[in-house]
Amino acid sequence: MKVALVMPAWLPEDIFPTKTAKAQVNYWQPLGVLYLGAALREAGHEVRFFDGSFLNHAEVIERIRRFDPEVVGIYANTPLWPKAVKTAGDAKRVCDAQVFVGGPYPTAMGKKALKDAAEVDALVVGEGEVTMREALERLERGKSLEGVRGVIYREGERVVENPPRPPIEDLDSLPFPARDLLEDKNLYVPPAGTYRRKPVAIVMTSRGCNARCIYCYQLTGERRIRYRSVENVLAEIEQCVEQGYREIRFLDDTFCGDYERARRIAEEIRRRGLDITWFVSARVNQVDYQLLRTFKRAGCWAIFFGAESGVQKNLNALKKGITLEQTRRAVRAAKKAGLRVVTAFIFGIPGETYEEALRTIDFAIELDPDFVNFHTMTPFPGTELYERASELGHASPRLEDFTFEGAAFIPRTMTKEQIEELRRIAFKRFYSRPRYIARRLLGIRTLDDLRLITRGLKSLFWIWIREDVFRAPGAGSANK
Ligand code: B12
Repeated sequence: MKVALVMPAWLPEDIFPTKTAKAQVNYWQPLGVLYLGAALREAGHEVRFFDGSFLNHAEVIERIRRFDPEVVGIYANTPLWPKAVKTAGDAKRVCDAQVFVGGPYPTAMGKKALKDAAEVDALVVGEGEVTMREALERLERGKSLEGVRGVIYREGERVVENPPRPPIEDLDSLPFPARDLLEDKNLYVPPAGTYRRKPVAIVMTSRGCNARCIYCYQLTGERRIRYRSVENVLAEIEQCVEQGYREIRFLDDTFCGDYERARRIAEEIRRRGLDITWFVSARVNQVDYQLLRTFKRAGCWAIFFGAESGVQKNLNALKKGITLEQTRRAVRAAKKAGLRVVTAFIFGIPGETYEEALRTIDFAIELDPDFVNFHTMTPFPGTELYERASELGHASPRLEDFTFEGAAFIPRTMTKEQIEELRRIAFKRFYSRPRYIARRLLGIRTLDDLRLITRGLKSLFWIWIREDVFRAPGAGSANK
């Protein structure tokens, strides 16, 4: 069958304040869609990918019209859902295709999502590789989707939900993501300061996480980690090197969930002498100096830690399962190992007060990482926070606000205005420190570094002069 996979058209300004959007926007490769593309191609289907990250809506629809697919598969996370539905409706106007939608939002919302979207024929819940192959086999034979695990579909007026598909146990059995479906791999640039070389490939060496953070969305809802073998991971890295990628961003939710395996992946990259730099994320209680030193020697240049808060009570409210001391130790060990450190914090945690949030800013400055981001609490469907939102505060009715940057959740202990003000204070205090600016200026080595500093200083300028710089795009507010 001819299958068009689609990322709906979106703009950085949909998520970030206009003045800082360019500096903040992130274009990691959409790995999930590329896994799907590889699985469908392996099953003999002709697959194209139209990425609305770099095409406007009309261009996406025109690409679909010209390709004239039998099936259109659209990706949707929460903020993208309204756009995915619009894309489905307009796609149906230019071709006679069955329209499927998959990704975090339909997975979390299930039947309700399909009931709300007459333009969509079916949803794929959870991992799509096996489910979509089976669904297309059925359609090819003119059969209904009845019984295809993981599919929710229409039968006349009825919406039918088939049993869920269990998570894929043998991840090594999956074909590597079809990165050749990307029209131009050089467009997929992470945020400034979070890559060293381009082009950057996204790799996931495992799926899932065994932590219980109340705000974290997990595709399969399970609280365990499924690992690919070290051999399988290295084979994919070698394929990326052959395809001309010079840097890898590992996007596992917990790359270091198995300490020994993480060490062996690094050792193997080094033993094979692969010319690749890499960036990884880890939980602060899963790393130590030895492991991070091994990463450094194997080409790792930076690490991301979700620090979240500088107040233990609020870390506990998030069920993050870490301590402030573990965060301090991990950041210290990473610096000592020679890695750049990136951390993220959240404002608007249930029960968090304005004063406590100010202590989080102090903590961020005490840790003094190379880059820090201050996000807003976001109650994504499918998370514990979403289920308990009305008990713990207010959730915004606008899906577009669900972006870590908007005002999607306001705890009972703070106001929306306070959260916006805290983000401004936080970025101002952290990035305006003369010692920090001097360190960045003295660290300029490449044109990219210079571009990064210029963008950063421009954002800082707007943060200083515009009170409303962090007012959420489209200013949805839980209190309206
Ligand atoms: C890579 C990534 C991006 C990339 C690329 C887009 C993408 N989503 O692929 C970029 C950088 C652009 C991005 C941006 C954002 N992202 Co993002 N992103 C991720 C990340 C880290 C990895 C996605 C991935 O590859 N997962 C692994 C694969 C295997 O899973 P998958 O993508 O879900 O795909 C599987 C299934 O969902 C399904 N499937 C997926 N697509 C389709 C399509 C069809 C037709 C079908 C049938 C099935 C199907 O099959 C796939 C294979 O099994 C996830 C976190 C995570 N661990 O998933 C966050 C995540 C998806 N992002 C999230 C968010 C909120 C955002 C931003 C708003 C953040 C921001 N402030 O910038 C923006 C929104 C931009 C936008 N317009 O989408 C949230 C979504 C939460 C939710 N419930 O909606 C996540 C879950 C992070 C989190 N933990 O909260 N993101």
